[in-house]
Amino acid sequence: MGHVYDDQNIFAKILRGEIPNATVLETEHALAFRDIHPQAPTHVLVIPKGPYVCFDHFAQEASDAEIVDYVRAVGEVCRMEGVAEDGWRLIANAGMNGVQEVPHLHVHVLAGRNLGRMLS
Ligand code: IU
Repeated sequence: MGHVYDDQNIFAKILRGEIPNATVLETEHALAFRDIHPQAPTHVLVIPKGPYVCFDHFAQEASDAEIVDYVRAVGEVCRMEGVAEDGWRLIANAGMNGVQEVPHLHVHVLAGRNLGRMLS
């Protein structure tokens, strides 16, 4: 499947500084910021700075340095938010069936309450 990146998506605008965001962490290849409609006391979105639509696109086309930096950024957000002990959930929606609204890869970091079972 080909991935066509739309550079007018809202997270591209955030990365270009055209729209403000509540930054939690910025690294060389990643940005983490608070979701504007938080679903839990901690709801942070972690995005790579590169133009990747979804996880698969990122995994195929990002450099090793980008991937390492991004994965470490997700872990660091969990530590910074102080949720490592009580637990957290990562979600990365993709495409139509995944009901992805913003076509720039983002991992949701959710924590701070019992998130219930998602899969049974
Ligand atoms: P999704 O995985 O693509 O469905 O999630 C998109 C998320 O981006 C969703 O939780 C929104 O609340 C969030 N969001 C945001 O934080 N800032 C924005 O300007 C917009 C969406 I539009």
